[in-house]
Amino acid sequence: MTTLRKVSLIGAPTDIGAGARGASMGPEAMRVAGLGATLEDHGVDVVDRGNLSGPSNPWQPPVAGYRHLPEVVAWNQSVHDAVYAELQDGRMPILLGGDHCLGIGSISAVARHCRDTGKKLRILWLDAHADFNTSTLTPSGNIHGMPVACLAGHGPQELIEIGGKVPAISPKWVRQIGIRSVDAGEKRFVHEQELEVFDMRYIDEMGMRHTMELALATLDANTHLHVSFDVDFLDPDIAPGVGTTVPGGPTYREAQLCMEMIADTGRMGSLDVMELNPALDVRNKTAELAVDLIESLFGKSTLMRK
Ligand code: B3U
Ligand code: MN
Ligand code: MN
Repeated sequence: MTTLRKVSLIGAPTDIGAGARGASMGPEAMRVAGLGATLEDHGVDVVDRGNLSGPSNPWQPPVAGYRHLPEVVAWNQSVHDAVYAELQDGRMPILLGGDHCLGIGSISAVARHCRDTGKKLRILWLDAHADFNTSTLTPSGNIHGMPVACLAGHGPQELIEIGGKVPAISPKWVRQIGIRSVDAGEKRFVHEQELEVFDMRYIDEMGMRHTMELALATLDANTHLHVSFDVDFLDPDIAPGVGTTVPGGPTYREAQLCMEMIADTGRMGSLDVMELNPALDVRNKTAELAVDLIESLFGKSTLMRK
């Protein structure tokens, strides 16, 4: 049902931008949970490109509002290059994180590809967090709390210019879903930049179906849909294996519907699966759930549909 049925898995085994160690083991946990074979069962041509490499985590305090900035830049540069190469090759990149700072490399590559091909870009950001901090707003210095701001041009020069154009994206192209933890200064900045956020309050009141109808409205045949799936989007009761759990996230059914409605558009052209932390998981169940949801993104559905 998706446009591209040729997929490349790219592992980015690092927790360089996170506040807890362990997301570096995410790519292997997704493989152990059977991601590749599961997609193949759905008729997808899957190539696993293996893991990227980059600097190890020096586990240092922030410098001028950023933790590990040079290492974050190095990892994002290699993610950018790998994601861009797959898109040029006509394949759908699935980035296996790794923490969410790597969304900068991934989405800057997708934006560059859209500029090359004249496509419109729409980004669905599924997350408990807005990830819209800057060096002056951040409570932690962790760059996994900053990727959306960096992509919109608010961040350190060496990071925001990775895709060649600054800003890489307009906030207007982003729809955030599942948000329930936003820092005070970050909240002001989200409003100022007019980011379109469907928070948990909205989902509670209006339901996931209506939320997704709005988030996916105005897609057309020329739209490239990028899905950036932070696994902490999910309720921690079903997805404990993440570094920053926030209670009150989407249930299993709500998450399935979200993924199914994305699949129905047929427009998904790239995907990030981020922040999975096997060190905090229970018998790999969060990875297995992520695989199950990705299956829905690729059109596993009820008996009602073909
Ligand atoms: N907003 C907080 C916490 C956070 C953001 N993203 C994650 N955690 N995963 C921060 O540190 O920026
Ligand atoms: Mn995130
Ligand atoms: Mn998050």
